[in-house]
Amino acid sequence: MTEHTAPMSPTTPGEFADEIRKELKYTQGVTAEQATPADVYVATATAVRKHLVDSWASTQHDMVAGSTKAVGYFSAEFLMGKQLLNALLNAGLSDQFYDAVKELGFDVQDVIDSEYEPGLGNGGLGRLAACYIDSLASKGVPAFGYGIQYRYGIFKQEFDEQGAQVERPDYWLANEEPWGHIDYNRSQRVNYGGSVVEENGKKVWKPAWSVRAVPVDYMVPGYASGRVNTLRLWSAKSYDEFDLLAFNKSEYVDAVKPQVAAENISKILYPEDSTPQGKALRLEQQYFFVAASIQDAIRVFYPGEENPDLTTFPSKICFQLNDTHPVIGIPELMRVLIDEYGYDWDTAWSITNKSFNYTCHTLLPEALEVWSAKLIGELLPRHLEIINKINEQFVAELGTKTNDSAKIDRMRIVTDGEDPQVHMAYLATYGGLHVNGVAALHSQLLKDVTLRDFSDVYGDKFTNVTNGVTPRRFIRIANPRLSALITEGLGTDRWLSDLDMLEGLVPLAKDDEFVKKFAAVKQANKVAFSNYAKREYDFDIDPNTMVNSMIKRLHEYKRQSLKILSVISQYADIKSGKVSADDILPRTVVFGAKAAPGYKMAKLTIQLINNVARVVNNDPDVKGKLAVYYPWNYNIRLAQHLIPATDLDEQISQAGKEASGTGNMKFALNGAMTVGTLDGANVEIRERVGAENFFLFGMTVDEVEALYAKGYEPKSYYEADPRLKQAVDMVADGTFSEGDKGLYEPLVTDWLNKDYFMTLADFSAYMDIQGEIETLYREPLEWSRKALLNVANSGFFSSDRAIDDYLRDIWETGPLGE
Ligand code: F58
Repeated sequence: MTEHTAPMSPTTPGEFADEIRKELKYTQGVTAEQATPADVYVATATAVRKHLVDSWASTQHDMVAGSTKAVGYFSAEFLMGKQLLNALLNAGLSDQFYDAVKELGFDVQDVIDSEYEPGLGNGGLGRLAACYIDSLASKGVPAFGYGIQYRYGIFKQEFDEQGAQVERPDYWLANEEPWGHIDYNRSQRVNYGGSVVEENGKKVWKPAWSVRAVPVDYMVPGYASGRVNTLRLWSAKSYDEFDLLAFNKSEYVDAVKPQVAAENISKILYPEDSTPQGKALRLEQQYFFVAASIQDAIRVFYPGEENPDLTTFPSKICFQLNDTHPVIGIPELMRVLIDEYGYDWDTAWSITNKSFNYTCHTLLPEALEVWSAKLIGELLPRHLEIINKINEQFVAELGTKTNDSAKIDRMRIVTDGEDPQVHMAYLATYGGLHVNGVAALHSQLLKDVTLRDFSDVYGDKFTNVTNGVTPRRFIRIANPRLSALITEGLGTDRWLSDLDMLEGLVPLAKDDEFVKKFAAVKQANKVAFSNYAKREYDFDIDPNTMVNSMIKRLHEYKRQSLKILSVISQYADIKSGKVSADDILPRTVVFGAKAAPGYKMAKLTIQLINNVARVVNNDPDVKGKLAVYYPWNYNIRLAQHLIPATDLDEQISQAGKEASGTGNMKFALNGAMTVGTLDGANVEIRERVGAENFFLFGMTVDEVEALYAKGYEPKSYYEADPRLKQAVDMVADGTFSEGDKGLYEPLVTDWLNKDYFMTLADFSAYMDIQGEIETLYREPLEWSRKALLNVANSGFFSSDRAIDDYLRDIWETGPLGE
């Protein structure tokens, strides 16, 4: 493997092999002869960390000593993916690693596969946070990622005999984890409960219980920047010794109860992706990491100072709130400033206001978090007082800006009435300087619809930062063949830090020889994926068919049901002989998706997809023409294998529902064509790659709204399109449930009577565009030319560009020393 393009470390492969041997001996306690691939993985990780440690230390030093404002990225999720290859790439040790491992007598793939993937996120939001901290480090911007080290990440997905999703706990920490450094010496106390009393005219919070927040530090090495930032994930530990008396009486469970309660806080990643549940534990988690992080930032930037001048705080660090989950940080910083450092309300408000910015990731109103004031009061009584006071101040301020009392009422951070509710998105909008959506369309809809009242009054706060993805992980590491070809085409590998350079490939799309090389890369990736799928899942994927992928969380608005209905329709056409054998374009459809454990419709859709796969793949009539695969437990690793091998990517959400999407960017950058609606970042991808290089179908946001207003009747679409009728009828009649007509009844009933996301209304347009897709695919050179133009014109979707936007428009800071 010699495609390596990173700045090389002077370490030779032989020296690196010696370093690994040393770690095997002194850390693992084994010789190279006794070692397993897992030992070699841990030893390599330990060795590569040592290469990064000086840069880590100097980055911390320069940050604290210098005057460049840092960024604190507050996120309940960081979906990092495996670390080894990324760390090696950024340390300039990739080539040495391959040679050293061979020298030690191991298979490189076995060593890489030994790393267990941490799943500390649900989906796009968590992965975005990981891409952003990668780009911050690669740009040399001083930054912390702040979050939670959950003991259990997102559940492991399995499928049972019936094709239904089964969730298994993901105890990732039961494996060796060489990346995180637990720093017991820098723990923080986080308090909960109790009451607020007045002492000498001052409000004093008397908490009822505390948890010890212990930081686990992960290095975040930048690519070619010489900088290494920190991802600080907090782990909850108990202060309470267990009750020895009870323990000695064999009441083991009771004895450890307080300990268990405290440690539960960082036990499990919130798995809900449909509607947020008002769970106390979730609020405890949010407060836990935010409170610890704010104290930590003060400790870091005012080292050893008893009475720091915190009016300078906003020039030291600003906090980005990744969705509403960390918004409790706003009243927390107010509390710290007023109660602990003695600032008056107005000074505290001015500091706080300048310290926070908020990114919204949704358009579904039900996904904006709302907490009952009662719950906040029980858990964080002082914060509730502060939130109420912020609300009073806000309502008074609104009175000076508008006479519309109904509007003021709608905007209240804390609602009136019997059971007041706290709107976290509203608190974030008022409490910080900027609010951004994650794609142009999303930011527009936020202003026009979701946060309309706020944008009327605080228009200046609203801005857009279109999402981006890191080219290091999602091109260089995931797709080494394409990386080598890009480097060959551009004559340099600098595109890895300046992705706009991909535009230099545009002229090469006219060069048939280059286009053929590009097609050969895709073909090789398809063969590699087919081998991977055989090894990991025992699937027999034919790499000579079109690979058509849909990977993302399972959600009704994303419309996996539209895809599976179309597959059923194609299956029916092949079976009935309606399309002649010559007209069939062999296709392999691959799904990857987890459903929230409590989301019934999503889980039933999974079961349907699995059973369509079972029926289709076992039907000799369609063999070689259509196949459906659903690799379980979709994660970053699977994405890194599948995306480079995909010909056609599905981005088919109902227009106006997907905030941005980031998978769409990864596919375009890896030379897949997209079939998609005008939703989220699809709009911008299409603008950039060119309408002629994107398969657009379906209703627009305005058409969707008009149809809701007119009254949507899904049944009329079912009656009007025989292809749709046939597909729905096959789901209803037991074709995919061994004759059981009841199994999919909730799905069928929903489609025909409600279909909130208008799957049926878009079905015909979706089927019609398949003809266009297949016609182009039959012209391999033209297909590849267009796919190459997708790569060439997608440089904008680098997370480095997104970070530039944040630096310029929101954080007003930059690389260290500038
Ligand atoms: C996603 N949100 C958006 N939320 O759906 C997607 O369009 C966007 O590209 C991405 O954020 C990044 O901006 C998302 O992933 C969650 O996973 C929540 C986590 C907490 C529970 C509720 C879902």
